[in-house]
Amino acid sequence: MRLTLYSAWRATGPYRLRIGLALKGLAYDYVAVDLVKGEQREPAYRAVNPQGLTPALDIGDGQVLTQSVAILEWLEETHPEPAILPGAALDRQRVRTMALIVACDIHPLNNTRVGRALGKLGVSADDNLAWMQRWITDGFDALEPMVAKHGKGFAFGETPTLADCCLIPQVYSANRCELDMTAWPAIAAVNARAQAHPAFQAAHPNRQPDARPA
Ligand SMILES: N[C@@H](CCC(=O)N[C@@H](CS)C(=O)NCC(=O)O)C(=O)O
Repeated sequence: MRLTLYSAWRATGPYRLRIGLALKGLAYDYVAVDLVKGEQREPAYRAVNPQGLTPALDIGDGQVLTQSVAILEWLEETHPEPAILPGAALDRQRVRTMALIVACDIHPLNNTRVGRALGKLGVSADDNLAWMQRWITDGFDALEPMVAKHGKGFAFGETPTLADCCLIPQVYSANRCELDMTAWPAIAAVNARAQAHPAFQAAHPNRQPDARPA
C-alpha cells in the first residue's frame, strides 16, 4: 500500500498523523500544502479534501482519508502493532478522552481559518494570541491531572498512544503561542520524553520538507 500524506509542516492536524505513521513504521510520500498561501482552499486541493483542511491521506485505489483522529483510528485497525490504543475498554476510553480534549475542544477554536475569521472581524494580533492562549490553557488545565494520574512516561502509560499523537503537536502550538509550560508539569514531562523518541522526532515540524526557518 503506497501512502501519500497531504501535510503542512507546522499544522497540528498533519503533525498528529505524522506521529502515528512514524509509530507504526509506515513510509509515505509527502505533499506539502501551503496554508499561508491558502493552497488548502484552491480547487486542486479541494479535489483531494473537499473540506479544504489538512491532513489528508491517500491510500491508493482512489481512497482518500480525512480527519486526523479518524485516520489514526483507521491506522490502528489496519496496522495494530505497535498499538496506540490500550487493550482494556476503560483505558481506551481514557486515551480517547485525552485525544479529543485536544482535537475537539482546543484545536477547532484555534485553527488557521478561525484566526483568519477573527482578523476579518477586526480582532488584533494581540487579542488573537490571547484567544489562542485561553483555549489551550482551558484544555491543558483539564488534561494535566489526567496525565498526572494515568501517565507513566507518556500521556497514558509507558508507551505512546493516540493521546500523545494529539497532545505533543498541541504543546508545539502552545510554545508558538508563548505559553509557559511550567503551569503543566506532567504535560511538560511527557513532551520532553516524546522529544527523545525517534517517531516523534521524525514527525517534528522542523524535519518536514516544507519547513521554513523560524
Ligand atoms: N478536525 C480536523 C481539523 C483539520 C484542520 O483544521 N487542519 C488545519 C491544520 S491543523 C488546516 O488545514 N487549516 C487550514 C485552514 O484553516 O484554512 C482534523 O483533525 O483533521
